[in-house]
Amino acid sequence: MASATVGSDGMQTVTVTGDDQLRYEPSVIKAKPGKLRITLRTLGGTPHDLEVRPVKINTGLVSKDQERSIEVTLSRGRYDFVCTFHLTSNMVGVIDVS
Ligand SMILES: [Cu+2]
Repeated sequence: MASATVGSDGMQTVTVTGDDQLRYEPSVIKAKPGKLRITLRTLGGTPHDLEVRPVKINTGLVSKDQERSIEVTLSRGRYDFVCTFHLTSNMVGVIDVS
Protein backbone atom coordinates (compact mmCIF):
# COMPACT_ATOMS: atom_id res chain seq x y z
CA MET A 1 0.00 0.00 0.00
CA ALA A 2 1.17 3.53 -0.72
CA SER A 3 -0.24 6.97 -0.13
CA ALA A 4 -0.30 9.52 -2.92
CA THR A 5 2.17 12.39 -2.50
CA VAL A 6 0.89 15.96 -2.63
CA GLY A 7 3.00 18.36 -4.70
CA SER A 8 3.36 22.12 -4.31
CA ASP A 9 0.59 22.63 -6.87
CA GLY A 10 -1.79 20.59 -4.72
CA MET A 11 -1.87 17.72 -7.19
CA GLN A 12 -1.67 14.27 -5.67
CA THR A 13 0.69 11.96 -7.48
CA VAL A 14 1.60 8.31 -7.33
CA THR A 15 3.77 6.08 -9.49
CA VAL A 16 2.70 2.49 -10.09
CA THR A 17 4.99 -0.09 -11.66
CA GLY A 18 3.94 -3.09 -13.72
CA ASP A 19 6.21 -6.12 -13.96
CA ASP A 20 6.57 -9.44 -15.78
CA GLN A 21 4.74 -11.21 -12.95
CA LEU A 22 1.66 -9.22 -14.09
CA ARG A 23 1.46 -7.30 -10.83
CA TYR A 24 1.10 -3.66 -9.97
CA GLU A 25 3.21 -2.17 -7.21
CA PRO A 26 1.62 -0.66 -5.21
CA SER A 27 -1.70 -2.39 -5.83
CA VAL A 28 -3.43 -0.37 -3.12
CA ILE A 29 -3.24 3.42 -3.28
CA LYS A 30 -4.58 5.72 -0.60
CA ALA A 31 -5.59 9.22 -1.66
CA LYS A 32 -7.68 12.20 -0.64
CA PRO A 33 -10.69 13.36 -2.65
CA GLY A 34 -9.69 15.53 -5.60
CA LYS A 35 -7.24 15.33 -8.44
CA LEU A 36 -4.83 12.43 -8.63
CA ARG A 37 -2.11 11.89 -11.22
CA ILE A 38 -1.20 8.25 -11.69
CA THR A 39 1.95 7.37 -13.57
CA LEU A 40 2.37 3.84 -14.83
CA ARG A 41 5.93 2.63 -15.39
CA THR A 42 6.60 -0.73 -17.00
CA LEU A 43 9.64 -2.54 -15.63
CA GLY A 44 9.85 -5.79 -17.58
CA GLY A 45 9.38 -6.77 -21.19
CA THR A 46 5.62 -7.21 -20.91
CA PRO A 47 3.67 -4.05 -21.83
CA HIS A 48 0.80 -2.96 -19.60
CA ASP A 49 -1.83 -0.30 -19.33
CA LEU A 50 -3.76 1.06 -16.38
CA GLU A 51 -7.44 1.91 -16.53
CA VAL A 52 -9.34 3.46 -13.66
CA ARG A 53 -12.87 2.12 -13.49
CA PRO A 54 -15.62 3.09 -13.70
CA VAL A 55 -14.36 6.41 -15.11
CA LYS A 56 -12.62 4.50 -17.94
CA ILE A 57 -9.55 6.70 -18.08
CA ASN A 58 -6.67 4.71 -19.54
CA THR A 59 -2.92 5.33 -19.81
CA GLY A 60 -2.67 3.47 -23.11
CA LEU A 61 -0.05 0.82 -23.67
CA VAL A 62 3.23 1.36 -21.81
CA SER A 63 6.28 -0.56 -23.02
CA LYS A 64 9.44 -1.49 -21.14
CA ASP A 65 11.19 1.37 -19.30
CA GLN A 66 8.52 3.83 -20.42
CA GLU A 67 5.87 5.64 -18.45
CA ARG A 68 2.59 7.41 -19.05
CA SER A 69 0.39 9.45 -16.76
CA ILE A 70 -3.32 10.00 -16.39
CA GLU A 71 -5.23 12.43 -14.22
CA VAL A 72 -8.47 11.53 -12.50
CA THR A 73 -10.71 13.49 -10.17
CA LEU A 74 -12.16 11.22 -7.53
CA SER A 75 -14.56 11.65 -4.65
CA ARG A 76 -14.67 9.43 -1.60
CA GLY A 77 -14.90 5.75 -2.36
CA ARG A 78 -13.00 2.77 -3.69
CA TYR A 79 -12.05 2.59 -7.35
CA ASP A 80 -10.68 -0.42 -9.13
CA PHE A 81 -7.88 -0.08 -11.63
CA VAL A 82 -7.01 -2.79 -14.09
CA CYS A 83 -4.61 -3.77 -16.83
CA THR A 84 -6.95 -4.40 -19.73
CA PHE A 85 -4.44 -6.80 -21.30
CA HIS A 86 -4.03 -8.94 -18.19
CA LEU A 87 -7.40 -8.70 -16.54
CA THR A 88 -7.82 -12.47 -16.77
CA SER A 89 -4.50 -12.82 -14.85
CA ASN A 90 -5.99 -10.62 -12.14
CA MET A 91 -3.66 -7.67 -12.76
CA VAL A 92 -5.74 -5.28 -10.71
CA GLY A 93 -5.49 -2.73 -7.93
CA VAL A 94 -7.61 -0.37 -5.94
CA ILE A 95 -7.60 3.33 -5.07
CA ASP A 96 -8.99 4.03 -1.63
CA VAL A 97 -10.15 7.66 -1.51
CA SER A 98 -11.03 8.87 1.97
CU1 LIG B 1 -0.66 -5.92 -17.74
